[in-house]
Amino acid sequence: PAATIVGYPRIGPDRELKKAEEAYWAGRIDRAELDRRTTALRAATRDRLVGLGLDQPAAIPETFSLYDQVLDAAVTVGAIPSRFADVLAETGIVDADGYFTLARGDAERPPLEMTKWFDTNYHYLVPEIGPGTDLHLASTQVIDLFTEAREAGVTTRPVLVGPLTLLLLAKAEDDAPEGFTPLDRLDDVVTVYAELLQRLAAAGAPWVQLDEPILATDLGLTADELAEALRRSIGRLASGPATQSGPAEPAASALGTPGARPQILVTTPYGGIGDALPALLATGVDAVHLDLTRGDLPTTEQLAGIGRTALVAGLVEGRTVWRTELPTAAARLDALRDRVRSAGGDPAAVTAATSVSLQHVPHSLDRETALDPALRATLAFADEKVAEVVSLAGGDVAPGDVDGPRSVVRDFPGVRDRAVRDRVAALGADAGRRAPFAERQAAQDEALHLPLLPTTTIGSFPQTAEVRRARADHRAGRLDEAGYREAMRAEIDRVIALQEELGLDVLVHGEAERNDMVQYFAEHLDGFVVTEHGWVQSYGSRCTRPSILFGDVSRPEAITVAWSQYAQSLTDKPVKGMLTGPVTILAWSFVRDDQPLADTATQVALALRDEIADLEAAGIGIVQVDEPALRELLPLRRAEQDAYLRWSVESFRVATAGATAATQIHTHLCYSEFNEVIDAIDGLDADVTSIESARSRGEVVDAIDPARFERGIGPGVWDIHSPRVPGTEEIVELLRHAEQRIGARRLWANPDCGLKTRGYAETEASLRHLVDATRQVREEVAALV
Ligand code: THG
Ligand code: ZN
Repeated sequence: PAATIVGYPRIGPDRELKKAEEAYWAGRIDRAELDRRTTALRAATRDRLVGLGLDQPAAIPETFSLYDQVLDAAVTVGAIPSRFADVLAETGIVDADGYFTLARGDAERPPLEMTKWFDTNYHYLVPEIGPGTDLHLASTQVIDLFTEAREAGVTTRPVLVGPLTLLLLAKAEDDAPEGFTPLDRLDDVVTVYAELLQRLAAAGAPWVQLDEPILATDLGLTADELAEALRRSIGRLASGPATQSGPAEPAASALGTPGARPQILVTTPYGGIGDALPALLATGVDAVHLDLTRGDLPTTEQLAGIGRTALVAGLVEGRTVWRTELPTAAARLDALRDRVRSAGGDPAAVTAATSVSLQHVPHSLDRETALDPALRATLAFADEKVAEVVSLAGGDVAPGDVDGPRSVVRDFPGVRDRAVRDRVAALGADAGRRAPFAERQAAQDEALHLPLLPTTTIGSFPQTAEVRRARADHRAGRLDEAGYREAMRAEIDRVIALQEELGLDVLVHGEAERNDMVQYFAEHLDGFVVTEHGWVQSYGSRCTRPSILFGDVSRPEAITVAWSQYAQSLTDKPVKGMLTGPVTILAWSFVRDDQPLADTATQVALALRDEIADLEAAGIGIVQVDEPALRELLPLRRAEQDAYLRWSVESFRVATAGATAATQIHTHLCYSEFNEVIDAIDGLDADVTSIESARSRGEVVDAIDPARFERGIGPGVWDIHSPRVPGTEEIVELLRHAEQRIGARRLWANPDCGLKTRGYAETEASLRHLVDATRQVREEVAALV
């Protein structure tokens, strides 16, 4: 049977998509040129995948997206929030400009909220659906892309986020009545999917893929409710005969056949689906994909209802960069076929695939010529993983090949460091700070003299073209060490002067020297390597280059101290030292899987502890240890969450335990599921916590129980993810709301994330509004006292 993958990176090996979109948004190219470039990118992707062996009809999933696959599905079914009603043309169709408006907002309207896609560093846009949303086919992109490929001679497999995942990730529109949930619209949404499937069949598509990763989470539905939801969605779509029109005989046979539909593959990436499998099989769907890298092989019992359903075995991990132990995977594939046979299914209808879309790994290892060969031999990026899937499905690997050339040997210098291991082993049990919060608060008041409602930023300032050029020139050897330091110091001079002029209370040095808050530390710690071209999409046009943590982690020398110390020398106001926390360093890197994550986190934490000690010694009185990814690594299944929260909180405490009582420890968390991990955040025991909340308009603040969370808190009052400048009055409202809920004593005023993606014009204007708004609310509060 044909090998396949769940999805492929769409950003392009040279970030072609990013470059085309950003040029279009900036007005440097027109729509026609944007279309030309994205069409060329899709063609190149198909050619590459055919070349790698995905040469069977429908073996290539079409996972291109202009911005986000959840937004694509939302737009396809017409889930357009009423504030954006105008993006629907007369025809009821959303065009590319309307699509970008939903994703990015405009001067008047905030965009759709953005949040983490399962436990990954990818972000999707949250659909908003109400009882009155006019659900209808509002985009034909899925059909158009199929036709485009078909005309180029390749029969692809159209892909869409499935109806259950779409509705369960959506939120109720603001004015929806109490008790409404988007799932209430399941039947209406499925009607639109059915129409789409019919049109895909008419266009000649033999298969369609519906992604239902929500099945890998705890849904809070009873088994009966879940079975019912599956029956009403997948079951309804899979009812009626599928068109068998192959690629060789074009659409003619399917054209006009009422009810004809492509065969349906339902994928369930990001974890095991456990007991949902029998219910999914009972829908009579044509094929089911399982993530077998996170989940166990299904039992013969769970497969009892398999009938004619084909299985797609996700055996190649799609979200790490390690090579697959192919003999082990081949043995599991064999075992799965045996179970399918015992359950009365067809073992020949079991094929191999990736566990999840390859969108989470870089395109290809080919261009990483600088990597150490011993390490390189253990790695596989997207293209190499496609090749693995093809070998597995083609039976090129024997289950017994344990010592064959494909086995992964991860034992070379740097993997194990005696000194690091001894230090971890010597660590005592209680890792926390010695002084309790009340005592620290008094010491910090004494040392810092901050006003009520102190203003600050999250750390980074806009990364101007000059700053990027200086870093690039330095890296390429065109700018020597002295010249580079000079350029960075000049930037710090500017950033400090601006913050003083704006009247902010706690200043930052601006992080001009950092390309990325994780990569920067990875470059300065032992145990990591960085890639040259290993870009991965984070959201929209934004990408990161995750580092590879392959060995024991240690800090050869101080990393951030000189920059912070220089910034502090320019001002009497306190300058915050800026570090990235252990969990986030792990979450945003590709991490070794040959030891528990908890052990790796402790190694990173100890390196950070030394950095904090050096910052204190250099006269820095406030240190922020960012953990924006704390929520991201939270396991999808509740049963596994406690253990994760225990070690992740512990690693933060290990990192900060050495700080004296007078040193104020801040932390920053992104994304709004704050309340889900509120106990863990409390457990971090940071003196001040800043969180994202502006995009969800104060909901996060409502979720904070002031009786349970007693330390400093800065709910973001400016959504920095869009270019929109918030007005002073709007910020005043958010601050008043927060003040009423949690009181002025512990409230901070800050944007909701770092400013590196913003320009200076909107940054200056927004911060001016933030400071003005804070002064106004400060006076109101003072008048009340
Ligand atoms: N670093 C990493 N992951 C992240 C963030 C980060 N995940 C969540 C959060 N921040 C939001 N994501 C991003 C990701 C990338 C960028 C901004 C926010 C970004 N990237 C530059 C770009 O695409 O132009 C490239 C960076 C560079 O020039 O090196 O701006 O901060 N790891
Ligand atoms: Zn943030």
